[in-house]
Amino acid sequence: MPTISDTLVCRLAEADHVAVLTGAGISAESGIPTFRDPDGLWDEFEPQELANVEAFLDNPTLVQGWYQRRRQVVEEAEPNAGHRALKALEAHVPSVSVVTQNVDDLHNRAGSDAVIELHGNITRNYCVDCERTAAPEAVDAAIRNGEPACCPACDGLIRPDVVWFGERLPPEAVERADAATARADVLLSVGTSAVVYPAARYPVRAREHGAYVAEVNPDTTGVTPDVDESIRGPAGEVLPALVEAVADRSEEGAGAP
Ligand code: BV8
Repeated sequence: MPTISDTLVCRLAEADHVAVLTGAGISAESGIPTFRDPDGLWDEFEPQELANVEAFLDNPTLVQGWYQRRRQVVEEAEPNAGHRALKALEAHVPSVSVVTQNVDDLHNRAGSDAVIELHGNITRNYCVDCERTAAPEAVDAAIRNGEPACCPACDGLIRPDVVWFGERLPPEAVERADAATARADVLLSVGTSAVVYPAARYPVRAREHGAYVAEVNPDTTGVTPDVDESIRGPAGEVLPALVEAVADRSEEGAGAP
């Protein structure tokens, strides 16, 4: 088990607000491939080939098919001990905000109270023209026929409700994430390589506002030089241990005269 400092445990036990920035690594133990690990999502395709508007308009069937396959993986996956630990942390900290780059819906399914989806959610689809939400089944049927999935109401192309490269993040999510990370007493950066912006700026910004910042990742990341503590281990192992230590510390504190 990687070392967790007493400082981090104390800061969490005493915190009013905790922000957790999560990336694909927290879902790896749910069987969802990350983006940049050796067997990651990008191995099969190049980002510019699929995750941007031009690629989608150039080859909607390919892009819709890629997202459909990823949605199927997500629907078959379950939240893991890391997701569940972030929910359990809410019993010991008045406010826990999960600022996620992930589009896999697993934090919502784990029951976290405040999930901020910076990059959208792959389980939702909408029409690029009339913006009506589209049932996944409409996409599945068209893909089976080898055709682009189109809106039954206006025949516009259906796209996943995710943020592609070059697209603006949802302003409401950015506003909530800015507020949550600015007021955080502690920020945990979990399972992200911290190379995608503007999400990757949050650990540094939280620290500038006085937060204690720790990363949970088996490897070094783009923010390793900027954090107070790096815990080199998998989220599914580290986060439950961290929450257990916080619970013990909170009980000790409660029992203190
Ligand atoms: C924007 C949704 C402007 C879609 C995604 C140059 C410098 C800086 C920025 C840029 C630049 N050039 C271009 C940009 C901007 C660009 C960007 O950041 N590019 C990067 C690549 C350089 N950003 C954008 O385009 C953003 N938009 O800037 O818009 C704008 C403003 C106004 C008006 C118009 C436009 C939009 C970015 C969002 C892109 N969409 N996803 C989809 O999912 O298909 S990004 C995609 O990568 C995912 O969302 C993911 O979150 C993100 C980052 O990846 P990670 O989550 O970190 O995953 P990764 O695989 O990289 O790392 C996994 C980590 O987990 C690893 O460290 C690994 O060690 C660790 N791990 C593995 N197992 C475990 C583990 N950790 C813990 N436990 C384990 N078990």
